[in-house]
Amino acid sequence: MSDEHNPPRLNRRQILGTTAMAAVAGATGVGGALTLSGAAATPALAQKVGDQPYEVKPGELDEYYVFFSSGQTGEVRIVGLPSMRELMRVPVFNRCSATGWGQTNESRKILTEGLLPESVEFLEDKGGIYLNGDLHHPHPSFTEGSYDGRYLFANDKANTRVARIRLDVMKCDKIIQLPNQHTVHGLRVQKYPKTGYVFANGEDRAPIPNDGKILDDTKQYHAIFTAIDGETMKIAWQVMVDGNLDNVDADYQGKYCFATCYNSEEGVNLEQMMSKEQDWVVVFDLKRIEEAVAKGDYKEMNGVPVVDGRHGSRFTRYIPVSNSPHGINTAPDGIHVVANGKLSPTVTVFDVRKFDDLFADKIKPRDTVVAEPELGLGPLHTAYDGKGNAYTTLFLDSQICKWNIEDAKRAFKGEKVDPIRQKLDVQYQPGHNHTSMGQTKDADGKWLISLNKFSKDRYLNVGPLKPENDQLIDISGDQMVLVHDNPTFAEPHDATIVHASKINPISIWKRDDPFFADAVKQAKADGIDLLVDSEVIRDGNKVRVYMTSAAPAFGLESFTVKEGDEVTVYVTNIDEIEDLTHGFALVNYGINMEIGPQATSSVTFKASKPGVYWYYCSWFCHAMHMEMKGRMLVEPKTA
Ligand code: K7E
Ligand code: CUA
Repeated sequence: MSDEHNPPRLNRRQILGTTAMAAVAGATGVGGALTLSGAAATPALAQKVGDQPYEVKPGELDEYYVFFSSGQTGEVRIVGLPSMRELMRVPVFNRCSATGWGQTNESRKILTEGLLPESVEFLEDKGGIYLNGDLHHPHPSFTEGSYDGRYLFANDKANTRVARIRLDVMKCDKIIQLPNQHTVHGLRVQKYPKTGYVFANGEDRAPIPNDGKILDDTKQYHAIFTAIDGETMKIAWQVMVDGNLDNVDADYQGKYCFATCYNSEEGVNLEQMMSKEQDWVVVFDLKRIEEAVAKGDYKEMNGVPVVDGRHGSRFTRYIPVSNSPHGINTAPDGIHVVANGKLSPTVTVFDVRKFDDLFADKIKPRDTVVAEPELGLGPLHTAYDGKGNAYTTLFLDSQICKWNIEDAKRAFKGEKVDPIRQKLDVQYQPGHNHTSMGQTKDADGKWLISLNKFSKDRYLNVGPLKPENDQLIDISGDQMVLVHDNPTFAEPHDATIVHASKINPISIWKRDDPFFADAVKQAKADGIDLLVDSEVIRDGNKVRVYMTSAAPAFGLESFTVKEGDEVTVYVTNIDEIEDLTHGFALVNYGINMEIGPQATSSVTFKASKPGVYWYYCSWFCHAMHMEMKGRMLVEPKTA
């Protein structure tokens, strides 16, 4: 166990001191430019320090949405920036007690319809759905290099799934599980002409088919890269590659995507995985892959076209970089791509324009590298300000390093120039960092957030499990200035900062929304008008209970079923008022769900316990919200 995980009892001053010492050690050979925290910085030249307002007063709105991953919590969180206030949680791979995600028929359809057949079988006696997910990378859809406000895509590392969230209603509408692949780690989307593809990195190598017959013959293990069609959420194609894939990004031309890769050794334990000096970045030629798939030049595996992109393939190129690179980030200039060294103190900068020549075999893989600055210890991810500067997280140094891309290129050519502009202490150990609109061609250079894995002493102690710490940094001036600390629960790996003008959610559901189309269809078959009727329909031992909800009353004061019936309750919120959500909770039956304005929600359960059970509205909706309730009578089986 390292000191960072188990810190000695130092005071805050001492801790800052040790971090700075480590930074000095890490920065040797870089030629200084080290400053302590933004506040303590004493720049050599008069420099403009960012002083943007970051307080959002009561009643004011934030300028940006931030879509935050929640890691092992399995949801997406929507945060306002610059206030860093959490605005909403969108359940995706988790279950949600408030909204009924994982319990309503609408959500269960989404959680189950895209599962692989073997998972359906596996989950049969476990309630039919996975109860956990590990959501790492949320990325919105693009049109022509910037966000278009349609969708957000995210991966589940734990159960090899990819989800889509509709940004008009902020609900997940599709989840698929990827065949042939074992875990999804990196996920990014096609930026041009549009999304288009969702790229999903298979991380672990596993036998194909994974039928339990192979353990030791790791030659039969493979890693798979997947391209999903973001419109249909069907798999377009897969590529078999060498090594473990980590993170991925795409260009702004729609020609290539590229993934960092570790464990080129193809080992199965730490020692084997670390034995070589170098790993690589693998570049995928989208056109060549599409042509092969169109011509039938592939192997079908579990219903999916798979092309062979291992060493020597025409579909891929492998560019050597230092051992175990992590993040890969395309700059808003559409030209530069940075692979972050992680175990090496360097980042490697590629020029995407050289990839044409690389695939034409006119140049060698390393000829695409235009800079490789040494930044400090543990570079993980890089963000951009759109003004030629890059911001790289240094995990081990607990710093953000601001550096200039052009200067790094000049230094690479041998000029005596230091690309590093500033190092800012962050608390502590950053993973991803993000700039406002910085993952699009519209990077605006205003804000940076650092997603730190450890908060240690930054907050009141809440016991052995501490929150993570997300920090807001003003990058509008020449110097980065840390302005805000924000605690978060497990675990925001990644986030995307989107200008509010790009996102236009609705406030009241449309009655023809596909989200509850099945309920509307069933009601129609039963002769029910969901906006008007409250009625019980018996269909053998299946009972469908339809009721409206309008503050402060349900359409049914009570309904009766028989013990053993399979009961489906459909609740339709007929209020047409913004922010008027009802809930339906059935006492001691473990049931609760959200019903938004003009939405229908449904839940199916077995009436296995006789008696009177109250149902109540669980969403505070009216002065008489407490009175918004009714009774279900379950009659006992007659012997
Ligand atoms: Cu760096 Cu999963 Cu994006 Cu975490 S990954 S840090
Ligand atoms: Cu309806 Cu509370």
